[in-house]
Amino acid sequence: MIPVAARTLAAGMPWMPHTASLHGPAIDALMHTSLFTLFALCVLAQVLILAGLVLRRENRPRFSAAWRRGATVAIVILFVWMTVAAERLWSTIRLTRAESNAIQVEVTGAQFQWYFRYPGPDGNYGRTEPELIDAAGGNPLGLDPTDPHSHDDVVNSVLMLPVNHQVDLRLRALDVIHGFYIPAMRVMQNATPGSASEIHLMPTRTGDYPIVCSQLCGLGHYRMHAVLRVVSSQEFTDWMKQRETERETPVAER
Ligand SMILES: [Cu+2]
Repeated sequence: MIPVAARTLAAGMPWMPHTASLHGPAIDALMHTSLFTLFALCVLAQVLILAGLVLRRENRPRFSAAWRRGATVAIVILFVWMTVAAERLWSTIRLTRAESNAIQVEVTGAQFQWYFRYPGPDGNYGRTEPELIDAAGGNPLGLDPTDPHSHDDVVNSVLMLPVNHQVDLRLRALDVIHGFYIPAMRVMQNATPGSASEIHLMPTRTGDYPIVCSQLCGLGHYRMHAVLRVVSSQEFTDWMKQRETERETPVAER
């Protein structure tokens, strides 16, 4: 009953953008169920406090010991249910493995920019070396040109993804902790230097969606934006082919 009411009300809620990922509606339903339940309990508590303040002693509502015990047990059950429901949802979203044909993208956070790397037709990311990092020279991730796997890697500042296709993202950071946050996809995950975190998602609607950094990562944090562009499968294939061609053509001939 409560989830149905929460979902109905949530449809017109202005505080979050419309969800555009497969797991988004489940997160929204849980969040709204929890919010509305706690809001109702908060209102009830305020009414009882107010009644205690304004009513004469003999007119105040009286609750037997059994009633008070029952209310405490009900609240404990409610909180346990909320915790279990949240953990179950988190584990179904985060602990299941990505499909084997999921599109691989490496997301790198650096002060104050997001970079997205696709492994190319060989399916392997090329080696990167910190001393080769040269953002002004067109090598922001430090790709090692002597590694054959790096020759077909595509690095982009816009995250291009095909609609209705699972995507496996590998997050890392070059300098400090950044927060990879796509509100419309209901995705938020820290990118931490020295370790890689994996998340997967499936966009369900085409369009442009903002990507922001949710960790205060330095003076330029406010301008650490990027765009997620969800396109049709055909558009994605065409774009990838075009980037691969650009990669193979010497700069002078483009
Ligand atoms: Cu950041």
